[in-house]
Order: sequence, then C-alpha cells, then structure tokens
Amino acid sequence: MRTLALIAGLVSLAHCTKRNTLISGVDLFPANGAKDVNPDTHLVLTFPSSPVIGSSGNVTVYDLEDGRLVDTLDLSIPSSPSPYGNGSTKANYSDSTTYQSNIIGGIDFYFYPIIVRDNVATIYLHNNRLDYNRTYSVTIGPAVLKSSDYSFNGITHNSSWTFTTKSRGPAPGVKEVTVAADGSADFNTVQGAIDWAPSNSLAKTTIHIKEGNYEELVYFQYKSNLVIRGQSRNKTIVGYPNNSAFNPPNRQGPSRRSAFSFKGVADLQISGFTITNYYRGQAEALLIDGIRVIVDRMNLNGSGDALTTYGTAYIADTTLWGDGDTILGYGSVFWKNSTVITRAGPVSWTRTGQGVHGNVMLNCTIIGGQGNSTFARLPDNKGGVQANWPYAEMVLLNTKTGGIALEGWGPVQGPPFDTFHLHLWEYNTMGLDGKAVDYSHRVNVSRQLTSPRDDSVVEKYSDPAFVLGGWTPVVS
Ligand SMILES: *[C@@H]1O[C@H](CO)[C@@H](O)[C@H](O)[C@H]1NC(C)=O
Ligand SMILES: *[C@@H]1O[C@H](CO)[C@@H](O)[C@H](O)[C@H]1NC(C)=O
Ligand SMILES: *[C@@H]1O[C@H](CO)[C@@H](O)[C@H](O)[C@H]1NC(C)=O
Ligand SMILES: *[C@@H]1O[C@H](CO)[C@@H](O)[C@H](O)[C@H]1NC(C)=O
Ligand SMILES: *[C@@H]1O[C@H](CO)[C@@H](O)[C@H](O)[C@H]1NC(C)=O
Ligand SMILES: *[C@@H]1O[C@H](CO)[C@@H](O)[C@H](O)[C@H]1NC(C)=O
Ligand SMILES: *[C@@H]1O[C@H](CO)[C@@H](O)[C@H](O)[C@H]1NC(C)=O
Ligand SMILES: *[C@@H]1O[C@H](CO)[C@@H](O)[C@H](O)[C@H]1NC(C)=O
Ligand SMILES: *[C@@H]1O[C@H](CO)[C@@H](O)[C@H](O)[C@H]1NC(C)=O
Ligand SMILES: *[C@@H]1O[C@H](CO)[C@@H](O)[C@H](O)[C@H]1NC(C)=O
Ligand SMILES: *[C@@H]1O[C@H](CO)[C@@H](O)[C@H](O)[C@H]1NC(C)=O
Ligand SMILES: CC(=O)N[C@H]1CO[C@H](CO)[C@@H](O)[C@@H]1O
Repeated sequence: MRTLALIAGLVSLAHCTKRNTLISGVDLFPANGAKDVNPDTHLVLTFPSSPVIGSSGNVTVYDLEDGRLVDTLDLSIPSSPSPYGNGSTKANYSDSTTYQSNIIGGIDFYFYPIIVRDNVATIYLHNNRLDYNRTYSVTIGPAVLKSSDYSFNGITHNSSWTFTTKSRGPAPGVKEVTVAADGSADFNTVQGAIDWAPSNSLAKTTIHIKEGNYEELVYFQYKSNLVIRGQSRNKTIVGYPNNSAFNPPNRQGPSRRSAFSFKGVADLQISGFTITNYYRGQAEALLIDGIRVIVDRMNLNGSGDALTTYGTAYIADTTLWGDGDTILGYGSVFWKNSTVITRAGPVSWTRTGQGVHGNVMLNCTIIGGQGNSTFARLPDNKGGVQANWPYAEMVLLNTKTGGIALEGWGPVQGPPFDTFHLHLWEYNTMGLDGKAVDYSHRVNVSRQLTSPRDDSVVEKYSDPAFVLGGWTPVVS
C-alpha cells in the first residue's frame, strides 16, 4: 500500500508541477513555498480519498523568522458539548470542560478545528493569528488526520510546509475588496474581509465574494455602511454547521447559534449569495440585529428560527427555507417579492413589542407543509401571559400561499392573554394559482382586510417607510 501511494505521489508530482503533492498523495493549500498568501487563509489538504479526523495530536504554526509559536490546534479538545449538534440546547454552567473556542467578531464560539468534506480536510486556524509579511511553517501530528490507506503520517518536519503572507493588506482608503476562497483576491474568507472593514464608518465599504464555498461561521458587530455582495446567488455559498446545541447560550453575550449573524450594525446590505446552516434544530441561517439592514436577492437556508430579526430590515427578492418557526421576528421587517418555505408547522413566531411594526409582507409567497403550517403563532411560552407578545404584528398583503392550514393563524394563547392589540392581518391572500383562498375557517384573533373598507390600511402598510419608522430603503 505504502509503495503504491509513493509511486502515485511521484507520478502526480511529475505531471503537475504547480500543485504541491506530497509523497503520500496529499495536496496542500497554500502550496509549500507559496508567497503572497492572505493571512486569513485556511489550511486545505486534499487527500486521494476521504480522511478521518483523529482525536489527538496537534496542528502547529510557527513564525519561521522569530521561531514564535503562532497557533496550536489540539485535537484532543472536544469541539463542543454537542459536537454533532444533537445534544442539550440549554447552557450547562457547571460544565468546566474546555472546548475548542475561536474568537469571531469579538465573541467566543465553539468551532471545528478541522472539517472534512469528501476528500478535503480544511484546517481552521484561530482567527486573526497570522500577520502580513511573515513566513510560517505548519506541522501536523501523525494522529490528526488519517488517510484511508494510512499512507499519510502528518507533516512533522518544520520545513516541509512553509508559506509567506502578502507584504501588506489593502491600502489605507480602499473601499472595495474581494474575497476568493482560492486565495486569488484580497481575502480568502468572508470573516477576514468583514474584520478588515471599518467599524462605525460613514463611508461605504463594499465586499465582493467570488463564487465558491465558504464554510465558516460569520459574526460581526458595529459595522456600518457596508455592502456584502455575492458574485452568484446560487454559487457563492457561505455556511456552517451550527445550532443551539453546538453553541448553547453563554452566561452573557449574544445568541451564538446562527451560521451568519451580526449585532449593532447600521446601513448594511447583503446581496446575491446563499447562506446555509448545515445543522438542523434551532439553527438560524441568518440573525439580523441592526438598523436599516437590506437583504436583497439572497437564499437563506436554516432550520428552526431560520431567520431571526431585531431592529429594522428590508427583505426583497429573497427565498428563505426553514423547518418551522422559520421567522423568529422581533424586528420591524418589510418584505417584498420574497418566498418563505417552511417544511412544517408555523411560518413565524412574531414577537414585536408595542410601538413598532412587525413583519409586513407585500407580494410574497408563503409555502407551508404537512398540513399544520400557519402564518404566525403566539402560544403560551411557559411564562403565562407575561411572556407573550400582545402587540405582535404580521400583515400579509397579496400573498400567494400553498400548504397553509385553513385556520391560517395560530395557535394563539387563550384568555387571560389579551389578544385585542394583535395585528394578525391579511389582505387578498391567494392560492399558488392566484385564486382567493377560503377565509371561513380563519381563527377569530386574525383579521381579513377587504377593499374598499380597509384600502387606507392596505395603502399605509404597502409603504416601507410606514413600517420601518420613516426609513425608505434603497437597494444599491
Ligand atoms: C498539543 O499541544 C499542547 C499544548 O497546547 C500540549 O499540551 C500537548 O501535549 C500537545 N499534544 C501532542 C500530542 O503533542
Ligand atoms: C525547526 O526544527 C529544528 C529542529 O527540529 C529546530 O532546531 C528549529 O528551531 C525549528 N524551527 C522553528 C522555527 O521552529
Ligand atoms: C449524537 O450523534 C452522534 C453521532 O451520530 C451519536 O453518536 C450520539 O449518540 C448522538 N447523541 C444524542 C444525544 O442523540
Ligand atoms: C453539566 O456538566 C456536568 C459536568 O460536565 C455534567 O456532570 C452534567 O451531567 C451536565 N448536565 C447536563 C444537564 O448535561
Ligand atoms: C516586510 O518584512 C521585511 C523584513 O522581513 C521588511 O524589510 C519590510 O519592510 C516589511 N514590509 C512591510 C510592508 O512591512
Ligand atoms: C438556485 O437554488 C435554488 C434552491 O436550491 C433552486 O430552487 C434554483 O432553481 C436555483 N437556481 C438556479 C438558477 O440554479
Ligand atoms: C438546506 O440545507 C439542508 C442542510 O444542509 C439541505 O439538506 C437542503 O437540501 C437545503 N435546501 C435547499 C433548498 O437548498
Ligand atoms: C421577484 O423575485 C424573483 C426572484 O427572487 C426575481 O427573479 C424577480 O425579478 C422579482 N420580481 C420583481 C418584480 O422584482
Ligand atoms: C406538524 O406536523 C408534522 C407531521 O405530522 C409533525 O411532525 C409536527 O410535529 C407538527 N408540528 C407542529 C408545530 O404542530
Ligand atoms: C405588488 O403586486 C401588485 C399586483 O401584482 C402590483 O400592482 C404592485 O405593483 C406590486 N407592488 C410592488 C411594490 O412590487
Ligand atoms: C375566539 O375563539 C376562541 C376559541 O378558539 C374562544 O375561546 C374565544 O371566546 C373566541 N373569541 C371571540 C371574541 O369570539
Ligand atoms: C448534521 C451535520 O451536518 N453534521 C456534520 C457537521 O459537521 C461536522 C464536522 O464536519 C460533521 O462531522 C457532521 O457530520
């Protein structure tokens, strides 16, 4: 076996001088001796067949010039209390185990030091450990990754895999950068580019993401005037396996269970790419927490609470997939020409407070499933009426629907919960064929707006500025 692998390695070395094939047949990225590498690079090993991740051994990165140990990934540390995302979703504060932890956008998340997809093992160094203008050497302990034929025994010599980073990052004053997973642009990772983008900026910064697969957990805070634009809606894919079991709540700090989330942002636009959470459960694709957020031509694929919103947002020409409670809506959100697809159960759990609008959807399509999908629910959330949302608002205007139960809305908590102020409203709800649906079984806490009686209500709610506290969104 070993001889065969050796020959295979030599053959591919001879035929493919640009690649960096080791004797054991493993291709390295960045290539050994590579120059001008972006410091946010992952380390990517492509094996002849799918490798297995070990449970001991280290990946180390040394600065070759000053000998400094820059990063260690110790595979004997478990990634999370629920490495498969299937355990308890509750915080366990008596658990003092050390888990793999990475600071992303200023917050600590549990993370996978290595992810294997097919034949490719991606090693995730801790964020922001590498600098510009340095030369690094990587070692990989023999137990870290095993090829199926055991021909790969790690990279133990500190001169076997070295690379040099770019002498400097984007010049001061640059307002537009590009992310490419293959290392051909300004950044390799979406998070690397976002970390670079200024906080609380008055000038607009644009991040372009080339087609490619960006398996990374994205989180940022306090950025403003930022546009993040995918090259291709379906082929620029940002995602991560994450949920409330893999990253349960912390003692303090934000929810950590999204694939892509942000907090305290203003004037952010995300356009034209896909975000997927590869885990199911309470697993947001996207968590929005900010003001004047635009979501434009996006594919969002999550599970429970696939989209969570706080603040104000405008969502246009977007498709959202989820598994129930697909929109967890604390925010004021104006939706236009978008599609929400829910595998089963309620489409939203709308939780807007008094004095702000909720989810208003104009010319959208909502598709439910398994006979029990409703537009919004407000059940007793184990806290009696105190914990419920008496001012919750969801207003549907010209919605095409499929797979929605005839009662349309609910379940909504009964007395003594006061439903008087709820706005569970709909106007001109249609089937997918465009024909009016049967309202006769609608729950009594919902309201069906009709023309001409409610024309002025419909007109007001058709205006994003009315819903979004005076903001008229402009998609750039
Ligand atoms: C991995 O590194 C840690 C220090 O971070 C060290 O304690 C441990 O012994 C190393 N493991 C191996 C297998 O070398
Ligand atoms: C590389 O390894 C050699 C011998 O094992 C050691 O002397 C040297 O200090 C190492 N260099 C770095 C940068 O770790
Ligand atoms: C979670 O999934 C892993 C891997 O499939 C399995 O070994 C484990 O028993 C599961 N744990 C729970 C609590 O279901
Ligand atoms: C919490 O963690 C402790 C320590 O690891 C463990 O003994 C206990 O079973 C855990 N509790 C739950 C509910 O998982
Ligand atoms: C890069 O490092 C070299 C020395 O190692 C130094 O001469 C050069 O000025 C550095 N370049 C930048 C842009 O910092
Ligand atoms: C993009 O992906 C979605 C979801 O998988 C699919 O429905 C749609 O047809 C795709 N569009 C194109 C142009 O491939
Ligand atoms: C959404 O993601 C899940 C989990 O990765 C996948 O099984 C499903 O096919 C995706 N749905 C779409 C429409 O892409
Ligand atoms: C509605 O959205 C779809 C897909 O997101 C897009 O192709 C179409 O052009 C949009 N229509 C309008 C009128 O904006
Ligand atoms: C919806 O129906 C499916 C299939 O019968 C069931 O598994 C699921 O628990 C139901 N969900 C709710 C919220 O009722
Ligand atoms: C919504 O759809 C109606 C009917 O098709 C159309 O007249 C109207 O212009 C659309 N509104 C927006 C804002 O796209
Ligand atoms: C609405 O329906 C519920 C049962 O679903 C009933 O308890 C309640 O009295 C009804 N309210 C009104 C105002 O009819
Ligand atoms: C459900 C799921 O996608 N689980 C995968 C999440 O990612 C880890 C690490 O790559 C895999 O081991 C799981 O199979």
